[in-house]
Amino acid sequence: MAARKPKVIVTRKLPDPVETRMRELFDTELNLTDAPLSAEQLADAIGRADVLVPTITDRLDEALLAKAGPTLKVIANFGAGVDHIDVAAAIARGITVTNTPGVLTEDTADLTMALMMAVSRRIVEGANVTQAGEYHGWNPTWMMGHRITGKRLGIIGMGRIGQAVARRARAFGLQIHYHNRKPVSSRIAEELEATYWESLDQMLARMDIITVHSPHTPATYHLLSARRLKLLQKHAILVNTARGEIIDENALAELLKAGSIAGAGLDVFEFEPTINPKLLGLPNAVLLPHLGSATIEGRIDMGEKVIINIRTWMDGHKPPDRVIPAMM
Ligand code: 8YV
Repeated sequence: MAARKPKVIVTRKLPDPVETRMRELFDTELNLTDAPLSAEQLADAIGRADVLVPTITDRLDEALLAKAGPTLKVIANFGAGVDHIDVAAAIARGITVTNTPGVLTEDTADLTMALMMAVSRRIVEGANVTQAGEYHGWNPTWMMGHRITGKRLGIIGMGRIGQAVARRARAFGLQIHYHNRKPVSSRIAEELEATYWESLDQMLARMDIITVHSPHTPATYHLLSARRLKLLQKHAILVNTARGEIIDENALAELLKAGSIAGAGLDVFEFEPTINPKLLGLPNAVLLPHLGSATIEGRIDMGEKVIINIRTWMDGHKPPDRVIPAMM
């Protein structure tokens, strides 16, 4: 007789091929309406499941995890970032947490470049003017942005995504600088001709474009504080496709409004999905609704990773993408 299939509860609608395969492999409960689960519904799910498949929209803090039933063994997050999960509390309860690193690197790096270009070349402003029927003829001094080639890019967080951005940026003629807990290997530093700054303050004050690629942890919360943001040059632009909490959003909005920095491209927000009203309507801010990994291919690959993590656990092995707090 076949072994009992584990009860897997998925909190949001995932791409069809992922859901179909999950139904084949596991006793899977899907969220067909895609409405985010309330705290009560989440508590009910972790009370009944062997495996929970949450997303960034589910807050799994210590109080909620206290409601986990005895069968809950794995939280297989659909996404790379796990700042919505109290990983230490889960591990203390004997629950393994996994994520989906690697498969969203290229898509997030692409979107980062898109934001860099959009802000520097005023792409959204230009598109809006044209859509509104307000383009009345070419003008030699109208809608001027800034050149990308030859500028200095400061990357905060030189992990997979930071490096993928650096590779693309090199092709655009940008000079790569970075701040990270430790320098990258000399092979990568040479390949990217990258300059390491142990002092974030020193790097911020010298760059034309800054892009954020670190995870959100207690150590990176408001890493770009009001004080640090003031170090940026007046012509600098700031891009964030990592996590909103890394930037003091109020301080950023004030600098943008005052023209103390040139622009910002933000895909993530401090109080997501609420957008700071001070950011709304600013012509020098390009705001996107957390699209970093939003490609069909990427989301299917993320689902594949979730399945592999659950499958290896079912087979009695350690899932490949276990999140270990020391790594965060
Ligand atoms: C995901 C992300 O779409 O993976 C991440 O960390 O920020 C997003 O791109 C989201 O987390 C899905 O849960």
